[in-house]
Amino acid sequence: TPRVFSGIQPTGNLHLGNYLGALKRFADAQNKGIQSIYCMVDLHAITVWQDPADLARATRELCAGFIAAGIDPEKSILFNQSQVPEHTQLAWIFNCVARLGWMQRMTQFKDKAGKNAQNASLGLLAYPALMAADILVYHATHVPVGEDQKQHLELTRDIAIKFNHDYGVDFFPITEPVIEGAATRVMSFRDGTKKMSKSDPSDMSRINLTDDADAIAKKIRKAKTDPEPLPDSIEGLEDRPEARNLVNIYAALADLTPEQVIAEHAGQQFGAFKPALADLAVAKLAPISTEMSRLMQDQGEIDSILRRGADRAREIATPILQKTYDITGMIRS
Ligand code: AQP
Repeated sequence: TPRVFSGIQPTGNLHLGNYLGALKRFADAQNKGIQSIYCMVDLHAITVWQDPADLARATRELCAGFIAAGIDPEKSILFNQSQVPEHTQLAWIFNCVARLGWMQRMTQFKDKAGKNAQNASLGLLAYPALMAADILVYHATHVPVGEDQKQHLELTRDIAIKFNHDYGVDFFPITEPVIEGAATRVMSFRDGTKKMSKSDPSDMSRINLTDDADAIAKKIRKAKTDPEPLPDSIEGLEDRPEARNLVNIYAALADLTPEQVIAEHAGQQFGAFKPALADLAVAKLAPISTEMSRLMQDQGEIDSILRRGADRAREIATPILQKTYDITGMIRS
């Protein structure tokens, strides 16, 4: 039976890319009746420095974001990573399966470590092995993510294959990345060649899920575009990254394909298309922001949702970790 797992880092500024690339699709998977496990990966967040109070707040805010985006904590399992120690226990074993060269090839490591990689945390290098453990400790079969996570998911498959091979077992599933929909890579509103990102210093580059209607509309109005009207076929967007981005966002928000959006808006100027997009974005996103602030008022409720989610997650993870210990020769007495 299919089982979905995915995670998001609680590092603040949850944005439209996270919503369209991840949260919205998580809700879709859940609503199709697939068993779904969603995690706030706080242990991944500290691979780069996080102020403790900010991390705790961002974790609760992310939990509110999940629920506001339609994840039902009764139907899905919703928790923060550090409350399920099986993730890090399995990650240690995977640290011993993965090869140093595999980790050093990860483009996200190279980007985040920057020029002075000697000064990056060891955790930043090991991060994809913990991510593999997040997924495989549940024997998850499908992982919905944005395009940027593709390489890490290939590494997850490599770790499962090598573990199964080294120990002569058929134990860990070979996970399928699910990278689909019109908005697997939402781009920055300031630069159509860069992905929309939490850490971009310009707040105008992204729509935050906490933005109100006015901020959403203003950011779309000011988004960088070219002077041409929308083309009459999708091929006409090829060398127009900013235009393509707005069409993709429209499509994903309206549950249409980019081709359908072009068919409806062919020949339109951005002066007309942007207000249509802003109306759509406000209609879809403003209720999420309102619901997030409502949920954030009851910290106790959020914490108990995370606690209960963690207990349910452990029911699945514990036997899988124990079997892994048996396979690797660790005595449990
Ligand atoms: N721009 C994006 N378009 C589509 N999907 C995206 N995701 C992130 N950015 C986009 C998807 O959101 C999920 C959670 O991502 P994460 O929290 O692990 O974060 P990230 O990739 O670190 O997010 P950012 O915004 O890119 O943070 P920084 O600025 O720190 O690098 C994942 O499924 C991801 O694919």
